[in-house]
Formats: sequence, structure tokens, C-alpha cells
Amino acid sequence: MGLHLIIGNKRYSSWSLRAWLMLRFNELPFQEERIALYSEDYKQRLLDAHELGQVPILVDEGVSIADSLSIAEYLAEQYPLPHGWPADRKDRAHARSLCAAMHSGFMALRQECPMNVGRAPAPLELSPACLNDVHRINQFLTRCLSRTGGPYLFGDLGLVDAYFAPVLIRLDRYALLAQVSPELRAYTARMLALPELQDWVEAGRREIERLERAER
Ligand SMILES: N[C@@H](CCC(=O)N[C@@H](CS)C(=O)NCC(=O)O)C(=O)O
Repeated sequence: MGLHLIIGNKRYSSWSLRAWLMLRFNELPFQEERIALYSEDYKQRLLDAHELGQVPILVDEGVSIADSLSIAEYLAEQYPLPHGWPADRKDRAHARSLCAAMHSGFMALRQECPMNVGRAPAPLELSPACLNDVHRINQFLTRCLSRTGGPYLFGDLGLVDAYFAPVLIRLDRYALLAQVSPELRAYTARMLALPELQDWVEAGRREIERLERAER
């Protein structure tokens, strides 16, 4: 049967992107099922897959895992990942802290700058709270990159990079890169050039107009 990943709209679903990248970075073969969010029966279909009823949902040999962070932990526990959590205990703890912070915070950035891979880069008037989110993210990601020397947040590509990919897309699409460090700018360019990210972005761009309006 193998791994089965249920995702939402590629144009907007940042949580789906995180889980999808974790699988792709680690070259784990999986079957992808895209459910058009906010279509007539979407909620029931998600609830049938997991009682939490939100994408992403990973199904692995009868086990159903909802929530991007749980999926990261499940994969790290279940599979020998070449691009998992950092090998060093201190780095691993740090990477988990950053992912958890992203998972539970930065609400202003998430609300004011929803991930939209089809958006042509352009600035938007942002609240001080949103600019503060950008400032904080810039600070801790830059510290990571400076400490490890890159090319990814903890040296080698890992789950934590998949976790921050939607933020990098936001920095690009809302023309916020001028406000971040050269290290973070270079890292963003490097990440956005990865074939896996390009595949997702291309598919998101192609999503038909009807879905663009109906989904989030
Ligand atoms: N904390 C969750 C967030 C999941 C989430 O908000 N998913 C959204 C799409 S990105 C969703 O399923 N929306 C449809 C709904 O809530 O009915 C995670 O990390 O996976």
C-alpha cells in the first residue's frame, strides 16, 4: 500500500506543502491525493481520513497521522531519513523549537500574507505586528545560517527546511526580501531553486481559476 499523503490546494495550502516536501526531500515514494478544500464534500472526506479533518494527512499502512508537525515526528521515528532532524542533539533540539514556534506562532504574518505561490511578487501594506514577525524570523533564521555556514538551516537539508519553505515563499511573494539579511536572502533563493519546490510552485500556478476562488 505504501505512503499516502492527502493535501489541499497547492496554491494556498502551506501546511500541505510542509508535509509534501518532507517526503520529497527524503525521496520516500508516496501517493498524493489532492482534495479541493471548501468543495462540497471536502470536510467529510477529510474527516473520513482523520478525525481532525484538516490537511495534511499522512496514511501509512493503516495508521493515519494529521498535522504537519506530527507527520515530521512520525517520519523521523518510522523511517531512516537522509534529510531528517539534525544529527547533533543540541541542533536537533533547536530545530524542533523553531518548527514548533512556526507551528504555533507568527499569526500576523500568516494572516496578512497567506501563502499564494501564484502571486506576482509585490509589496503589501503590513501591520507593525506582521513586520515584527518578519523581523523575528529574520533574526533567528539568520543566526542559524551564520552559525552553521549553510547551505541550509542546520547545514544539510532537513525537515526544518521543509517547515520554513512556506515562509520563504511569503518573503518572496510579498516583496519582503529587501528587509532580511543577505544570508537569509541567499538561503531563500537556494530553497526556491530546489526542483521539489519548483514542482510544487508550478503545480500551484496551474491550478484552475475555479479552485483559486473556492479554496484556501
Ligand atoms: N496545524 C495544522 C494546520 C492544518 C490546517 O490549517 N490545514 C488547512 C489548510 S492549510 C485546512 O485543512 N483547512 C480546511 C479546514 O480547516 O476545513 C498542521 O500543522 O498541519
